[in-house]
Amino acid sequence: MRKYLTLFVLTVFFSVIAVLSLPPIINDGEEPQISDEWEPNLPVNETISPFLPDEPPNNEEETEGIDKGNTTGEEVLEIPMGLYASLRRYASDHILVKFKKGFEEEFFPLVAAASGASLIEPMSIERVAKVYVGEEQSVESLLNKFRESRIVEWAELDYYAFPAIAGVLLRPEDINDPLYPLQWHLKRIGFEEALRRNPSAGEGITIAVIDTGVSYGDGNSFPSMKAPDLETAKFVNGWDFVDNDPFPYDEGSLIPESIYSIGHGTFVATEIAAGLGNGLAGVGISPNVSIMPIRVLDTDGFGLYSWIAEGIRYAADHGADVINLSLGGLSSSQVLQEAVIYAYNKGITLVAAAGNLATKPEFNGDVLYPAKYPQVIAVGATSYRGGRASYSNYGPNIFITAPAGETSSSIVDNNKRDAVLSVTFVIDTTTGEVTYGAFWFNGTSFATPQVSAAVALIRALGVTDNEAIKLMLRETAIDRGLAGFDEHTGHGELNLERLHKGIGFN
Ligand SMILES: [Ca+2]
Ligand SMILES: [Ca+2]
Ligand SMILES: [Ca+2]
Repeated sequence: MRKYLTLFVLTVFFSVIAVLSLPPIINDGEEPQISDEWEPNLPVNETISPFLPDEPPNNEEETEGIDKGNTTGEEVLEIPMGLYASLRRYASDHILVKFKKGFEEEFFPLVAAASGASLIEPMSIERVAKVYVGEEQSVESLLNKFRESRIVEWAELDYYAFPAIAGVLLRPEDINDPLYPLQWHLKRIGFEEALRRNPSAGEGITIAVIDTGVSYGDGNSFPSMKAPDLETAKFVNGWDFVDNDPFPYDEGSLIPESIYSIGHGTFVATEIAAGLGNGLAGVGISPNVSIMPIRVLDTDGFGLYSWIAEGIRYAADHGADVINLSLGGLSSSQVLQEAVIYAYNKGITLVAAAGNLATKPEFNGDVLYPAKYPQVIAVGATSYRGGRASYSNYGPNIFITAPAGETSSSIVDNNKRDAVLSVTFVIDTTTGEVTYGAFWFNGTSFATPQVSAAVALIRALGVTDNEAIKLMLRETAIDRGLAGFDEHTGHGELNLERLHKGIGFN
């Protein structure tokens, strides 16, 4: 039994590749932030000082006033309340009426005369007509009159529908986040241009983050506390399949051969949904999405396929639109594949990491599972220079890549490193000390959420068909490596600007 269990545990590899020179990038010699002393509203420039730009914004007062899950102050363009009221708007000059059988078009002039309506105009829908108000008549009184009529099946107001963009619209001008200039991956994928065209920022879309959990709680101490810059993010209920409890808080995952444990799922979540325009840290790609945290990786960095399969089914049954799987294993599996197909058949987009084993000669470098399944979008990583990152698994199943850097130990431009910058925590396992801050990480784990967020952005615009989504990602990716599709970079590198231009939002 023990042997059996071990075999399966070891098949899932945690997809983070490297954390670079930890101590220098956390705190610049200041007292490390310890969990129970952590104040979530502290301006991040006190805790992540090494990454501050030359002129840190004076944001202390603004961050005090963060209103959870909604607006972040005047930097954000908020839809006025009046507009919400107007979403219940209906036509004021006509109502819709379905007449009973036998009382069709030839009766309309008679009915109009009897009711005082100015005109009854048949629609292309059987026995349904638009009935226009007459002089000194309101739409409401006309409605009542028709509802009482014995020749009418039903009568109703003609309401306006509205696009699925609601809540807080975000603009590039809103960005005041001090670490944003260092998040080169965002510039590279055309983030600002996409935001200009699609200020929904993913509103109304739920991304399940199936991972080590997320620091999303409202508690005061680790792990039930919230990571900085997730203060304005929205969360829906998830599940912890490691401990089988309803609290999928991120408890970290040990980095092999190191003393550090990192908040892997929290990093993924901040890449997707870190606050934009809140004067803190960096920004997420789709800050208005809802995150569904699902914990399937334990503190050692491993997760049973059974947990992952249950996590996928949970997400599929609880309203997720996109499933982000920044993890992978070497073995194919019936339970995993069936869970993937179950979610795919519900119309959910599954996005998974290709894996980080390409430099290890004992593996063949091929894309891991579940990324390898045809129902899943397999995401590889590109370096700052633009080619496939050396660790990024490849092969005929790679679909797309996103910039996650080659190695965080190399400085590529001023203070930028060849890695993704975002917010999470690191635990020094020798002391148990938990430090929240911004870190540079590499790995296909951190390319994957860029694609998940991109899918959320276009889903928020109403594109929900999985094959249409894949086609759009494929056709608008920037070609890398050999011309056209190639087994190192797939169809190319994710590009949000082209993605939005490509679907007619110029
Ligand atoms: Ca838990
Ligand atoms: Ca921020
Ligand atoms: Ca290519």
